[in-house]
Amino acid sequence: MTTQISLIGAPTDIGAGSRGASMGPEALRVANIIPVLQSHGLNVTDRGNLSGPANPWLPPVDGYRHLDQVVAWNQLVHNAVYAELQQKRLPILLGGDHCLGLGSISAVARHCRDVGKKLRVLWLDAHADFNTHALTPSGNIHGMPVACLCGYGPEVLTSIGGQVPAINPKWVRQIGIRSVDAGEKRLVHEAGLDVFDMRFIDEMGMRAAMELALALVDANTHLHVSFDVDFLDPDIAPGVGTTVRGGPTYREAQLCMEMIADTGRLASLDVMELNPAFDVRNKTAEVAVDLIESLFGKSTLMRKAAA
Ligand code: B3U
Ligand code: MN
Ligand code: MN
Repeated sequence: MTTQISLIGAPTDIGAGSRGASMGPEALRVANIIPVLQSHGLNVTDRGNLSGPANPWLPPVDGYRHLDQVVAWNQLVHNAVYAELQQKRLPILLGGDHCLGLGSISAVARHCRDVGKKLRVLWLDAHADFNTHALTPSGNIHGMPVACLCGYGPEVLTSIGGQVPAINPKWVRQIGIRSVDAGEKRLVHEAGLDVFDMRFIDEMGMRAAMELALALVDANTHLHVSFDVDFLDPDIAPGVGTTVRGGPTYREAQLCMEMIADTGRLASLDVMELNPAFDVRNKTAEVAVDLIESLFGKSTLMRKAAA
């Protein structure tokens, strides 16, 4: 894993159903994301924030809310993430709502085509984010990025990375899912997404879920993590726009991050949907930074030290 990290702030809530995710990047900086990463020997450059269109807060049109602005923000994110990857750096996108996963992952997929790497996307989320304009109950595009990446969506969104579809659904593993709309569920099955929902995690445990989600990751794999903070149980992470009860506990989430770190293949990351307007004294940002620390290899290794 490269030790050269670039932070890219994307302060917008353009795809969300409530305002406030636009404050996410600064909340993560206030929660010390930079010194925490540096304390693990990583070289961190903060590229600052992207600047895109304001949120006009309008109702949906033809099943899409703010489509033009969502396209503009995703193009900015795509270009910024792609530029970092070209420089062999590891981009961390600080969201911002999850519609921007489209810009980020389309850039990662394009980079993988350039360098001949296999892509594995871990989508950590309470939601499948696999809606289309016809299926969406809200018109909020943060409920659609995975579908758009897989080619289900308007051409202005599906083609951002230069190839449609940007990714094959077989490359995706969704973890922590517990809120999927009825039509969305049918499309998830039709597309053949690999979903480790909360029922699976309850029955089999986070360890089994992650072993399967990370199976066949090898030296030629680019591992991308798209971390929607609402993946976490609202008890530990109230600072998101759409909380859903029954998510991973702190310990389960730590194990998830540690098992990803153990692969040594993490090559890009999104940290999305953090909404300080719903948070309590920035504690959700602090939990997110704690978990990101584990994702980058913080491990107590008590057993090894004692041996
Ligand atoms: N599936 C619902 C709710 C939702 C999706 N992602 C979030 N909320 N954060 C929708 O509106 O598409
Ligand atoms: Mn999401
Ligand atoms: Mn979500």
